[in-house]
Amino acid sequence: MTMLNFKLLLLWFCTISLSGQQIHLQNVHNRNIISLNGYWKIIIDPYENGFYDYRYQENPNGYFKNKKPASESDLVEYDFDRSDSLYVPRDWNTQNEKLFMYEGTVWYKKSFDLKISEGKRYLINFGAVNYNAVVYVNGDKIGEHTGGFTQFTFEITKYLKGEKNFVVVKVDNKRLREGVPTLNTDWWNYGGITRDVSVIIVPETFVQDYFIQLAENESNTIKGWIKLNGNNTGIPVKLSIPEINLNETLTENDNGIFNFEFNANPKLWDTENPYLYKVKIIGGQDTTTDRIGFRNIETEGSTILLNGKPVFLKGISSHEESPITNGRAATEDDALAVLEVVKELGCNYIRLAHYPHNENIIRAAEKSGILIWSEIPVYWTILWNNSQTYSNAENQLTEMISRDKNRANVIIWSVANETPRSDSRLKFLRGLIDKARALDPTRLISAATELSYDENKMIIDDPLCEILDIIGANEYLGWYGGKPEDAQKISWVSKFNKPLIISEFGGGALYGFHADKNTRWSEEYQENVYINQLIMLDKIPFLQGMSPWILMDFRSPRRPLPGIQDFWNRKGLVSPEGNKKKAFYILEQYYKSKKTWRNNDFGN
Ligand code: GCB
Repeated sequence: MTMLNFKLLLLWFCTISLSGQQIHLQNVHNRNIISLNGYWKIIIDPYENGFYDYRYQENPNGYFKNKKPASESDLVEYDFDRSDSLYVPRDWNTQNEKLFMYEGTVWYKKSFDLKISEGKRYLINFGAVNYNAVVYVNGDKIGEHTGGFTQFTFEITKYLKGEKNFVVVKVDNKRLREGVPTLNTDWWNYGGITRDVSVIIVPETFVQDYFIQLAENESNTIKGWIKLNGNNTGIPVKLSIPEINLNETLTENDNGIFNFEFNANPKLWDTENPYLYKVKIIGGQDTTTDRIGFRNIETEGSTILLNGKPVFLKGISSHEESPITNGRAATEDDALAVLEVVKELGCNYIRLAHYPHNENIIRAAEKSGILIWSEIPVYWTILWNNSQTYSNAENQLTEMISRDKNRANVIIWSVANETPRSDSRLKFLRGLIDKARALDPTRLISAATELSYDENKMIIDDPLCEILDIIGANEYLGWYGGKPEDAQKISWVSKFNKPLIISEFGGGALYGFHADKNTRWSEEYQENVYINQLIMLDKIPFLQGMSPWILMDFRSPRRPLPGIQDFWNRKGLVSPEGNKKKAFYILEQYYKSKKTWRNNDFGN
C-alpha cells in the first residue's frame, strides 16, 4: 500500500468512526438536558426525493441541508418553514389524516438555540424513532439508527455552529422482509419520532454508563461497573449510596472500566416494598444520580424466587398504546394511565409486548412494585439465515438491556415471540440468549413459545425451552380452536423442569356487544374464555404466572372486520375509550383472591 493510500484509508476510518458512533448513555432524563420535544416541521416524502437524486444516487444536497433560494431565480423545491408540523414525541399516524396508514419517509426539522461553552460536549438523544432514522445537524450527517423501540445517542459537538442550530431527521417506517420485526406483525406500524428528544450537555469526561445491581443470587454483595467517556484517563470515580454508608473511590482497569464489588446489606426491593436507594456517581467534573433498587431473581426447579421467596406473576400483556391519544404511548401521563388500570386489575407484573417500551413506564412501574417482562420484536417469521437480520436483532437486544439493566422491576429479558421451530431459528435465538446472559447475568431469559397438542394434552416440548430460564407459552384454546369449555378437559405436560408463564391467552370482544356466551365478539364469549382458562390454568403445578392477551384493544391492520374490529384487535379487557369489558372483572376477581407469595401450595 502506498503512503497516500494509507493516509486515505486512515482518513476514511476516522470519518467513519467519528460520525455516527453511538454512545450507550445511562439515565438520560436525569442529566443536564435541553428538550427538543414540541412541534417539528415535516415534509412527507414517499419517493425519498429529499434523499436520492433522479439517478437514485444519494444526493449530497438533500432536504437535510434546509436550503433556501439564494435569489429570486434560484430553484429550491422544498421548504420546511412553509410545511406542516407534527408534535414530538408522538406517532405521525394519529396526528395527521394523510399519515394514518402511511409507511415511508417523513423528514422532521427542528431549530434550537444553544450557548456553547468551552470544556463542554454536546450529545443528542432520541428515545425511539420508528424504524430507521438518519440524523443531520446543521446539514451534516451525524449518524443513522435502525430499530423502532430503542434509544440512541450521538455526539454533536463538532457539528454545532454557534447559538443557532437545526437538526433534521429522515424517519422511515417502511416494513422490510429482512427487518426486525419483519413484514408480518399484528400491531400498527406507527411511524415518527415517538419518544423524547434531547440535547445533553456534559463535561469533557463524563459518566456514560453503569451497572449497579446485587451480585447474581446474592443479597449482600453489590456488584457492577462504571464507564467514563472522555480523554481524561487516570481520574478516579466515586460511587456513593449514602443510606447504607457506601462511599467508595474506584480505579480504572486496563479497558477503561471501573469494576467494583462490595459487601452491603441493603433493604431489598420487592413488589410490596419497592424500595429505591439514591445512588451518586462522580467522575471528574460530572455527577450523575439515580435511584436503584436491589433484589434477586432466580429459579429453582419450576419455581420463580424473588429474594428467595416463591412469587406468582399476576400479569397482563400490554402493547405500547396510549389510553389518552389512542396512538403510540409517548408521555409519562400515558404510562401512568396504563399503570392505573394494571393496578386496578390486581397485577404485580406486566408483559411489555412485543418490543422494548418507553423508559417512563418501566420507571413508574418500578416505583409501584410492578415486575416487568421486556422483549425485542423477534416476532413470527424473521429471516433466521440472514446475518444482517441477526446483527439487527442483537443490536436491539443490546440497546434494550443497556437502557434498563439497572431497573429492579425488570426481571425477564425475552428474545422472541411465537417463532416456528427450525434449526436455523434455534441457532439465531441461542446467539441472542448467549448475548443477553453475557451482558446481564442477573436476570432471567424467556421467550413466548408455541405448544404441541395431542388428545387433550398441551405439551411443552419446544427445544428452545432447553436454553430458557422461564418457559413462556402462548395458547388460544377456545378462540382460535375449540370451544372455551374444552379447556377444562386439558392436562399439561412439560418436558422441562422449569417455571411456566402463560404469556398469552384470550379472545376478542367488542365492548358493549352483549349476547349469549356462544356468540363470537360478545363480552359474554370473552368472559367465558377467561372463566374456563382460569379453571384450567389453576391445575398446572409448574405454572408460575400469566399475562393474558391483552390489557387494551390495540390497532392492527390485520383486523378489518367491519363494525366489530375496524382495524382494532379486540382482545383487550378494556376498550380504546377506557371501558372495561366483563372479562376484566373475572381476571380482577381471580388476581385479588390469589396469593402472590406461596409455600409450594400453588397459590390457591
Ligand atoms: C398471538 C401474538 C399476538 C397477537 C395475538 C392475537 O399469538 O403473539 O401478537 O396479537 O396472538 O390476537 O392473535
